[in-house]
Amino acid sequence: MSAKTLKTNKASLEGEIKVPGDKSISHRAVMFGSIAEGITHVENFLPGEDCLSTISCFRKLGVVISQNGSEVTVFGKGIDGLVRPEETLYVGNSGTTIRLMMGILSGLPFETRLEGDESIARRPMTRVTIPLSEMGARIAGRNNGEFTPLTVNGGDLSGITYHLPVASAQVKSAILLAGLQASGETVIIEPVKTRDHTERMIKQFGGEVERKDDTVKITGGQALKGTSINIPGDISSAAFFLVAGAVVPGSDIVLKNVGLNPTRTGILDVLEAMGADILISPYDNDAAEPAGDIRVKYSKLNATTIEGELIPRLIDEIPVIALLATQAEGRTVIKDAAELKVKETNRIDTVVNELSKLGVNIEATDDGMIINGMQSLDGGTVSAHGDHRIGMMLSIAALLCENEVILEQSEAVAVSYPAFYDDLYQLMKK
Ligand code: SPQ
Repeated sequence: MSAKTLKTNKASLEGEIKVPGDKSISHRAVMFGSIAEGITHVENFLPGEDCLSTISCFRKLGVVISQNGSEVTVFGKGIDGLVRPEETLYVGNSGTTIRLMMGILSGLPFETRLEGDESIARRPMTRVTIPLSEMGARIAGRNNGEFTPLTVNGGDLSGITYHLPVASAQVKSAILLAGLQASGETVIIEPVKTRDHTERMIKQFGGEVERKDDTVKITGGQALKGTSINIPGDISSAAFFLVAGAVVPGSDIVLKNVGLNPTRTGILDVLEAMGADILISPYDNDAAEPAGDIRVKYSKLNATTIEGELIPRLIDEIPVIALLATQAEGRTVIKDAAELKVKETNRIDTVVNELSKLGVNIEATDDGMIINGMQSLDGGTVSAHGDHRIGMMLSIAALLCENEVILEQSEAVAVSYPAFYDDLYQLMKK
């Protein structure tokens, strides 16, 4: 494990970067390419550890996949072309890999064992295993199926109507992937709309899925066809630089080719509500996933309240939004975000504890946090706790600190943004 010393550098950020491909879409491109018939070409794939775990799992299921940096080709033979793996599928740190894979494996007539790292071993799985078992899969795991290692015995599935108890794109996607293989119709009702990359991708692969208000419907037995996918940059990765540009005095930066899917752009709404100086220039094309360039300049910010339907649209950005709020005038309240407790770490606790170590006045609540604004940050030793988003948030925090920051477990950033420090240093260079 490596500790990184982040020297305080109050210099402004300037220039232009292209953030890496979207993590959620990269996982799905490999998954759908693997269950479709024919070749799928993927451009701007994210070669981060999580997405490489997804590739490794599908190779163990017999799919031929070539990957060279951000170029990936998947040689799909249809879902029936997947074969029983000879070893456990190891998902590393990736919740998306394990939960969506379970949806696929639920319909396949063999047994598979799934396992991940120590963070995955703490993350809840019954949210996925309950609906998949209702559809006909047999899934076992530690603590009555709540935790890994998990064993999935797939087979004949039947469509269900399922009200999601939590707003989760991973649960919705796992049920849709099982629904594709089930008899009849599968209907999912979301409490709040979550990211819709799976629905968009089913259509890109020639399938049909219907959405009306809070309900998503899919009919089983559809065959998908390989296609070409060009993945936009990840707005969750761009978020670190959007915040850096907004809070470091004198900054003026441009982020190219950022995904602008409305189910993911909550952070842009928050920046606008706080009075940040941002200019969004969407590309004028009919891509399955919208994208554009974003320019952000330093400006004075005001506190805001972040709650309700906005939460799933920015759930992964909350750590860095908490940092943003330390520089706004007034008190920012984040609520309805209890889901943060079951991410790579308990992100309410890790954000509050680590920012407190830097001298921030921040308070944890049951479902979020309260951050007092206009704060000066000190410095000290902090840890990413193995959580990529905590590591990157703390690295941006160091830009505002009076003293040196030592970041333990900084290697965690490679889960979603292997070139994070290269991009950061490029913007810091004058
Ligand atoms: O894949 P993983 O580990 O769950 O990744 C995270 C992240 O911060 O990168 C969450 F910890 O993103 C999830 C996100 O929070 C990715 C995701 C997806 O691709 O469908 C959906 C969200 O999770 P959920 O549980 O709300 O569905």
